[in-house]
Amino acid sequence: MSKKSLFRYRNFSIFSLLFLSACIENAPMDSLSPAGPYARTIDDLFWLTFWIAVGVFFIVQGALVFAVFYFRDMPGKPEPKQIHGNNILELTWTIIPVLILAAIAVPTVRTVFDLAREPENALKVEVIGHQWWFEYKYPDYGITTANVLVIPEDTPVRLEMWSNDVLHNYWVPKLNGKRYLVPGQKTYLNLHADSAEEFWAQCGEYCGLSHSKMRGRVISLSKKDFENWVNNEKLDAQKELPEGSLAAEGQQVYLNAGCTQCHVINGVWDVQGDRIAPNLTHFANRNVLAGASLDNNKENLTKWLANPPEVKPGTFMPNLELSEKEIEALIAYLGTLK
Ligand code: HEC
Ligand SMILES: [Cu+2]
Repeated sequence: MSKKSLFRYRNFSIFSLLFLSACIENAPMDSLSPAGPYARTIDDLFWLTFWIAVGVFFIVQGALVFAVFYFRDMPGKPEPKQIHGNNILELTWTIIPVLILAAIAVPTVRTVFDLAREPENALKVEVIGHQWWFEYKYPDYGITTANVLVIPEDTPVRLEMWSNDVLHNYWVPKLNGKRYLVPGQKTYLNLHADSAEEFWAQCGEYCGLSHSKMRGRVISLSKKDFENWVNNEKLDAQKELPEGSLAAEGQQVYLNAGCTQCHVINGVWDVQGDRIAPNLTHFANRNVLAGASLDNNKENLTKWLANPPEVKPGTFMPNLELSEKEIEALIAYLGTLK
């Protein structure tokens, strides 16, 4: 190799290493770094299968390379023995893969059943898919929330899931595999996070225009923090706000601009039956909005309230033609929903 091409070669490897390490650095959806027992079960099975495949690869490629060199044509070399139609050989290389696959099937089937079993003493959460956000209900606590699934650390969680419209798919790569959300049918998925951490979720089934913006967060908290979170979520929103404040003005905008047709704020506008939009009672405590496609901050909220379909094409929240002043007041009001 010339000096110049060696240099290029080295540059290339440095860049590809940098590139690879960039991939590893910030990868909240890396299914190869499991953060709980369910994900670990899958990971173990993956690596077992992977190493068997690596073994097969080297044996097969080794045999191929050997054959290419050992039996290559050379002047005066007779044609090697032909084996086409050799039953014993063909049976051997059919039966060996069958045995390998049968051996892999044993831990695979066991893993499938392990993952499906309902854990004991699990926290129950209902996950409802909407175009394009996930809704969460905690039947034991009477809590309804959206986008951010809050769970206690080191505790099994049993998700009971369905869809409100089309097929969706719930996926938290660091905690378990994917599972469909089907209209009119319940499916189940277990989560279990080792420790307090924030995880990313994503809808794993193309479900329309803003599918890529149908994301989510799973936040696991210490048991004490989770208890506090539950107790706070159970509370209604504050109805009486300081008179003349911007937040009080925002509450009036909220009540009069049609928001109540779709959204619920417990204690402020009580309605019977389900609404088709995220429950906003504790909106300010969530770190993301609009299907976790945006961080929950003033700038993004301004964009969202000014023109939702521009931010999230196809969304069922219409552009309500709010004035800048109304938006500012609404943001002040939404900020009180803790
Ligand atoms: C026709 C129904 C409808 C109306 C009316 C409506 N919204 Fe929405 N809103 C939605 C839907 C649906 C979403 C979820 C969109 C998504 O993430 O895809 C949403 C999302 C939001 C969010 C983000 C919530 C979150 O946790 O992601 C906020 C904040 C919000 N709306 C505020 C308002 C306000 C304020 C009004 C009144 C000015 C209003 N909405 C009127 C349907 C509506
Ligand atoms: Cu979806």
